[in-house]
Amino acid sequence: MDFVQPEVVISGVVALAGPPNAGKSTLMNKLLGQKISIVTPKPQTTRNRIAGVLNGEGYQIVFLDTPGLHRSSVPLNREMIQVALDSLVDVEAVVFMIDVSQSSPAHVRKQKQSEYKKYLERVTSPTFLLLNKIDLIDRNELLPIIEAYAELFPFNAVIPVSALTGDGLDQLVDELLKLLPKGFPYFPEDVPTDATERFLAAEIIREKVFLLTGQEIPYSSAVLIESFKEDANRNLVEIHATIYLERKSQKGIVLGKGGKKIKDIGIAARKDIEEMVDRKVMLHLWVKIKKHWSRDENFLHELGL
Ligand SMILES: Nc1nc2c(ncn2[C@@H]2O[C@H](COP(=O)(O)OP(=O)(O)O)[C@@H](O)[C@H]2O)c(=O)[nH]1
Ligand SMILES: [Mg+2]
Repeated sequence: MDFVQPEVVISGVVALAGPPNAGKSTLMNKLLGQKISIVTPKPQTTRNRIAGVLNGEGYQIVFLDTPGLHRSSVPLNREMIQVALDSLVDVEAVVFMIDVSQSSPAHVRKQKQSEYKKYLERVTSPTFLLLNKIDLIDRNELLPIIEAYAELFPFNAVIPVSALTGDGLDQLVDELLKLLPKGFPYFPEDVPTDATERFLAAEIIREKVFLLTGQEIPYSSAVLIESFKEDANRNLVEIHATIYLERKSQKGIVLGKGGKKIKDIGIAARKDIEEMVDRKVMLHLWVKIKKHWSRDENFLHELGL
């Protein structure tokens, strides 16, 4: 077999960090032009660290999407925060992202100061402040917000963006390319993520549970893929997955009247998984109760946390 030496390019790993709901996963998907990370309007959607690989002319940037930084004493959330904090070291740059529509200057000065500072002071690499969701505010509201954050931490650059519309993302990439080193790419050009299709399938199912159920269900649910089998003869992928819930009373909500809800979850998930694997998918879903799974260390490890 021929070994083709990869070309030297500008390459580096960049962590996307910030509070829940800032738009980190939306940003990663927009930059990559494909859906790697699940996105919902609910905080604490992202639970693991997921790499997304952006290849461009002469560069490769590996973005790490991370769970939101917040305060919590719940074991699941603590594991998630640890994942995020671990992602802040050993990277070439950190992009600290916040939702500008939730950041009045007074708010930034008073409440967020000590909390964010604590996280940012652990960072040893250049750090950008990304003011996201500028599509939601007036341009003239930006400057006072930028000033308030500048007092908080000596950011290397402040970049206003909209992860939703893509506004400002070219500037983000340009600024990153200025400081990333030259080296060999981390991933082959056709590999968009370090996550397996099996992991991403579980994430897609979890996203549909988040989107299609209300109240406490999203935070009480976890998804494990029991089997993920390629059937070459029938050109399809057959997946067996279990949705774990914490309480008996939740099962009825996820199943729905006459099984309607779980059916909708299954249909929506199957469509997205088919798009990902580019093949037909047979998806079998089960719902099980596992009391206090979010406090069960072994189970959290099974979820990759
Ligand atoms: N209007 C607007 N909404 C956004 C933008 N970026 C993200 N969102 C929304 O904010 C919510 C949280 O986004 P998500 O990417 O899951 O945030 P994360 O928790 O930081 O990963 C979702 O409903 C997104 O659609 C943006 O630039 N503009
Ligand atoms: Mg996220």
